[in-house]
Amino acid sequence: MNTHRLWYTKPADELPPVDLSELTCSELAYDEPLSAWETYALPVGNAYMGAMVYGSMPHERIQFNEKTLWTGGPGSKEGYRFGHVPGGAAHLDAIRALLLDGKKDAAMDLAGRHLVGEQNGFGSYQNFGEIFIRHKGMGTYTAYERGLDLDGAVESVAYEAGGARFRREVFCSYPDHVLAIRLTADAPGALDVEIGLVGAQDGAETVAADGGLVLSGAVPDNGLAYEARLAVAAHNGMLAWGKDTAVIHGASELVLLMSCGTDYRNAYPHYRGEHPRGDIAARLHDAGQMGWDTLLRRHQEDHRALYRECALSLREAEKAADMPTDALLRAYRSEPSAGLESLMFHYGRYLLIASSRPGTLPANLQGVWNASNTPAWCGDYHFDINLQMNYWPADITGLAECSEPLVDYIESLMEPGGGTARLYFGSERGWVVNTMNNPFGFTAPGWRFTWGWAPNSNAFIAMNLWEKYLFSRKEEDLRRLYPMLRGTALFWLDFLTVDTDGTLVSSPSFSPEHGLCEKGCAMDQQLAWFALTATHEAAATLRVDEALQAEIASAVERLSPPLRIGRWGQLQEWKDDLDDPEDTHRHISQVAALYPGCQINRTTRAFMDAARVSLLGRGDASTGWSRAWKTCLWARLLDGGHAYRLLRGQLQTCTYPNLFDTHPPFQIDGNFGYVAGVCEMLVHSHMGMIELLPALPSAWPDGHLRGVRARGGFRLDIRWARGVLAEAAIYSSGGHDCVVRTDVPESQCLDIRDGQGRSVPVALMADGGHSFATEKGETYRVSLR
Ligand code: FUC
Repeated sequence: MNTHRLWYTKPADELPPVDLSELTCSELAYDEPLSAWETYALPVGNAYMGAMVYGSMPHERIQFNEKTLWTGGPGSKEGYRFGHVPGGAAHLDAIRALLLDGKKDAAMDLAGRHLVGEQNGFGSYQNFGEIFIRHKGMGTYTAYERGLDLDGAVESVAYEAGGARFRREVFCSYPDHVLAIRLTADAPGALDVEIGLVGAQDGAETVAADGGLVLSGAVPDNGLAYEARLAVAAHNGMLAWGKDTAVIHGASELVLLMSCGTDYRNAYPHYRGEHPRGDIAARLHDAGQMGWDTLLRRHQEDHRALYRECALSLREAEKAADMPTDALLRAYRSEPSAGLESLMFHYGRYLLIASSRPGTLPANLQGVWNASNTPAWCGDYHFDINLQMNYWPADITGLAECSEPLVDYIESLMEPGGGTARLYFGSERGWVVNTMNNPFGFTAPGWRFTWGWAPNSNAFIAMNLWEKYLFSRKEEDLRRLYPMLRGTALFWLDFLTVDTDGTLVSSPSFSPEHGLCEKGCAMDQQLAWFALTATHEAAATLRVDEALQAEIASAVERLSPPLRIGRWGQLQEWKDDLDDPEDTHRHISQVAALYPGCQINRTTRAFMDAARVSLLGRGDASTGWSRAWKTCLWARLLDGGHAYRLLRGQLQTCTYPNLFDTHPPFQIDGNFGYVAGVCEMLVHSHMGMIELLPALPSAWPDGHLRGVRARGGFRLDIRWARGVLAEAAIYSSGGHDCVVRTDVPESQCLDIRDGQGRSVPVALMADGGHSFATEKGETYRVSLR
């Protein structure tokens, strides 16, 4: 049985609508009815394009996207100034002076009027269109099943009708950049279908031309040119063209290839490149020449090279394979099962591979999938937690390649972000982003101060970049990332200001989406600390920028402490002790230093305790991403039981039957955060040491995590039984020294052997760490003695 598969016995649009009240995740009012697209259709993608397959009967519907199809940006009807309303920085000093005077309301009022961007031309991510496959004369059907094989990255629909067995297969190839669809029937000539291609933009036109269907147009808002082409190849049937359809009669196999694109190019300030027509035609030509089998083989080789890098097996997970996924999820509400828990892990990795590959924009709020022209939060790049979370699972689960688009994107934001730093923050040297960003260099604060002012976003995302280096530990990676880190540190050096106590604070500062208008909220201070210390370490490693290192060192000394313990034992969210113990807001920014940061760790017990108090205060119930974050946080607190409770709750209350995570609506960050949460429960490496099974929940007594990465260039296989380590293999890709520990009774130590089975010399450390030298390319086996 395939434990890497989602499957259903009905088409997406014939399953009972998901009732929002069954999902208790929302703390925000949401009353849109949930569509079959969102809850039951299944995704394929190659990161450029994404498609949602309904498996509808008798007619198939495949909705598709292309990641660059956006409204807004240069040329948009509303006008576009990258969100900048000139003159913001002119008010900065006055607002800061009010805050120094304790006049918070007046500061907030002024900030609300001036420290905002404008929405004009922000735009939103668009729906591209749908492919229709209309079957003629199909009567009743039986033996229906549709599924998504995560390992093969192929979606299939199978059924019987009129004595013949039919099959539809769909995949989206990254190497050949096409969406490929095959229809087959085991009775000769049983396929009688009409194919249509319909655009979702006003003014989109489809014509039958050049042996295919061509959908083209320009986005009415900004003139962005787009095109989709669909090629049809029928075996032993008759193919005829209508005005905008292809009609196939009497075929037994039909292959459809579709590719699409726009003239968007991520290049400031115009963001336009070539018309996509030539590239699309060439791709379709090449893919058509290759034929189905070759295309499929190339697609699967490409996908599996990433997908098979990492896998989780939990005891009794196979049981899940017998149950359709919607039933599995339903059953899980009353009886949690390891099968769904591991399937969700694999699905998260599948989704990242399908929505983020080199050469594409990063995965947005819905990855690459979106059926609306007015999606929630514009389907954008949100920097106050969401984009960061999208990439938490990348490097740690062997998908470093998938976070390349993030690096490219951040690099592309440095120039517009330099403008924002100057205009709003008085920083001449750095770059900044705020809460909402689009693919057109919108780096300004949002159009409301209370959610839009988020300068720590640059440091928050720089954390992803720095982590990328920590995992690979390759100097060439650090060289590439360094300018982004450096620009972030320079921003903070410029923006930090002196408080009444002589320390350096961010001002004004607003704890993400939560408030208050203050000086030095915890998250700003923590992330400023991170940006400064990481840049310092990077500069020292690369032996560059000595003067900057000195400037940073002195600023770090004067920084107002990022971690403070308040009156009820909590980790303070603000510099003043203002936290309300009843506050259950989904953002819990004050513990960013626990995860994804690591300023709070085993060696700072008092802050660990305070973080625990804050987490307990906020409670578990929340939206999908918030739960996923809390899973990671509880795992960092070494409390596997609580981390597991969060993860279980996410599956029970924030997950649709197609396993999309929901806010609601569908938001992919929770899918990715889930994967990161599982990893944090099973391995830590943020303190210069690999900790095996640091937060193993009792619900997972036996298991195996293969291919997980640890910082320092290590790849691990970890097996455990009855709640303790059975064996781990540590592959060293860089030959760096390794320190490993796991919780074992005091009398026991670890047995560490090299590839030839020889014991390696180990230095035992006070904290239980076993330190040993590694050789590049060698694998070491770790077990209990
Ligand atoms: C942040 C969150 C919201 C939502 C949005 C996309 O603003 O506070 O809950 O996830 O991003």
